[in-house]
Amino acid sequence: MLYHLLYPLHTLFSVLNVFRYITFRTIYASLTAFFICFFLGPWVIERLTRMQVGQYIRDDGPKSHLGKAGTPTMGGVLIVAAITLSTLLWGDLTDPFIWIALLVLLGFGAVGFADDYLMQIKKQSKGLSVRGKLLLQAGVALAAGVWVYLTPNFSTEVTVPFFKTVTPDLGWGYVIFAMLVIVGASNAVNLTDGLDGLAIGPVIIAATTYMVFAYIAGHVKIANYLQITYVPGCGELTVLCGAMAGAGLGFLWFNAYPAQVFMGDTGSLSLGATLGVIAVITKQEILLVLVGGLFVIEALSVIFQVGFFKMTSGRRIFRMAPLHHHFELKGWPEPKVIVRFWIIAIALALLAMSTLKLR
Ligand code: 57M
Repeated sequence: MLYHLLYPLHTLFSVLNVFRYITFRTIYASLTAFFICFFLGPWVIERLTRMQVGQYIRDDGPKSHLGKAGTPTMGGVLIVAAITLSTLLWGDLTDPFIWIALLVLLGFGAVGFADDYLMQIKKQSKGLSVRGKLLLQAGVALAAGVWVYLTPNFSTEVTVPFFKTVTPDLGWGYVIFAMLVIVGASNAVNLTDGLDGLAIGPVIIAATTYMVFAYIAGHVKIANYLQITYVPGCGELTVLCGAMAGAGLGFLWFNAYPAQVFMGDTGSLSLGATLGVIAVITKQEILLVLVGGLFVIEALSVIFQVGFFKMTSGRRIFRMAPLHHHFELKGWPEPKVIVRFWIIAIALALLAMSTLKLR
């Protein structure tokens, strides 16, 4: 909005020329989203506490979690609001990619909200059914996939990290592929969100990494120099990635151990899905496996654990899945698991960045 209101006045006040620059708007989008979360956080936490949106803790999990009973959840409402407001304020709203990403953020936020609402406010212990949740997620992701596909000149070739000549063209199948990336990312972040700050840390790291990729992919000269697919218009996603990182930092202030608030499905489903759609639009789809490698590891630990559990009628690979529970049950203090998982996420993000040169 500010871009549309203030940039045209640059002929009168040359200082307003600065609104032209994505880098400038990204920095202020990050700060805006950060301050929204930081200043509104206490008020939102107090409201959620008053509405008794307190987390129910399963008694079959690590015993250390029992003390977390009653911690307000659904803090994701604040994150989603901060990213949306900040992006609307600093983004170029004529760019279709901004709207596709916001559709995913708000659509998955609504699915997560419905689930949290049924569980926390209506006190239905299960929330949405697994099938219902998956269908709603697939519906929103499909809409986003079709929109991306119909965007003029959008390439349906998939970028394979480290192999610049391998670019399979999926044609209309790209829509299904995009849907799988978005839904998969959403659920992987959801599975990771089981310790204080464990999900939001790597979300900040992934958003920051994609901030770089979005900028490069949207800049014809740099994209050509680094030989990555140029996606006209995707540079504006840098602003949204910045807002996501800023909102994440603001939320982490309150979600850091010992957490005063959890993000709920409202936060985990929407943030994961948004990372998915950003990976699709920037044409770094498969790279998400590295950028969000920690989420992939957590999801794989569940797949292997459940598969092995079923095949062997009750035997386990890990003490408990997802993987963070395994280390907790081994006796690692919660903050140690969290920080070590963040370290892994940073290392994987750096590895992902190296694909800009290693190909
Ligand atoms: C949601 N939710 C957290 C919070 C957060 C298939 C199966 C592996 C699925 C998995 C599952 O349901 N995962 C998805 C995980 C929950 O957090 C809430 O949920 C929101 C995210 N959706 O925002 O509102 C608990 O996590 C803790 N927490 C924190 N700090 C945070 O900042 O401490 C969350 C955020 C909170 C709080 O304790 O209550 C969760 O873990 O439930 N299921 C599981 O993860 C279960 N695993 C399991 O059953 N494993 C089995 C295999 C065979 C499937 C096994 O290994 O034996 C465990 N979950 C729990 N207890 N809580 C089992 C034991």
